[in-house]
Amino acid sequence: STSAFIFDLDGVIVDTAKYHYLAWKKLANELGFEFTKEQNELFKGVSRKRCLEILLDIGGITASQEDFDRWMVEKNEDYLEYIEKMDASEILPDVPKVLNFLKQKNIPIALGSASKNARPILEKVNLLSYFDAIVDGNDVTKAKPDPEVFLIAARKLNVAPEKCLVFEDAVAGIQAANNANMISVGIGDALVLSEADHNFNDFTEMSLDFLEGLMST
Ligand code: B16
Ligand code: MG
Repeated sequence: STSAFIFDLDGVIVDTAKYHYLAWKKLANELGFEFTKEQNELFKGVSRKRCLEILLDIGGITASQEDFDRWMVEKNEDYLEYIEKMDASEILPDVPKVLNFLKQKNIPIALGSASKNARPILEKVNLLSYFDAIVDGNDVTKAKPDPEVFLIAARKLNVAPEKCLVFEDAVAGIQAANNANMISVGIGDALVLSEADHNFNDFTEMSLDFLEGLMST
């Protein structure tokens, strides 16, 4: 039975993808090319470094190590300006309902995110206190679909991976959960997240009975 729950951040708890997009687009434009919303889809769940590599590929730009490092910093500084203005109104629908339900039942909750900014974001939207463990881009050496981020989360919660469930919005994240032998729940387009064990467009479509069922079987 499921005894712990692990949440991805961007696309599951908050929609920070739109801020990542604006910051990457600004950099692309400065470098003289366009970066579309469709292309931004490729960036979901992917590390900052890998995102910049893909972006430069799109623009056909070869960068020196110095340029590369400077653009990483620049993108993050722009992104942080958006984060600075975030508040609880940006929490995705019914996320607090699910978190409160799990808390009431004394179920351990972890965050498993590729972002190095996960902690400040949770603080901004006032959800930090719900999490018994936070594993983010500062803790991992291998990116999703590698299971590392979720396996560290399970270990921190002291729960066996098979007893953990992961909520994810990115294909690589669902694969990471599956690779960790955890139950994977796709939040978003079921056609895109077809490898997930269960699918919901968002948390408003997932009943608490569904969670209760997983916890008791
Ligand atoms: P940062 P998640 C991921 O968050 C985002 O989906 C991805 O677009 C971003 O590049 C990555 O975090 C790194 O973020 O630049 O803040 O370290 O979905 O794994 O919560
Ligand atoms: Mg995500």
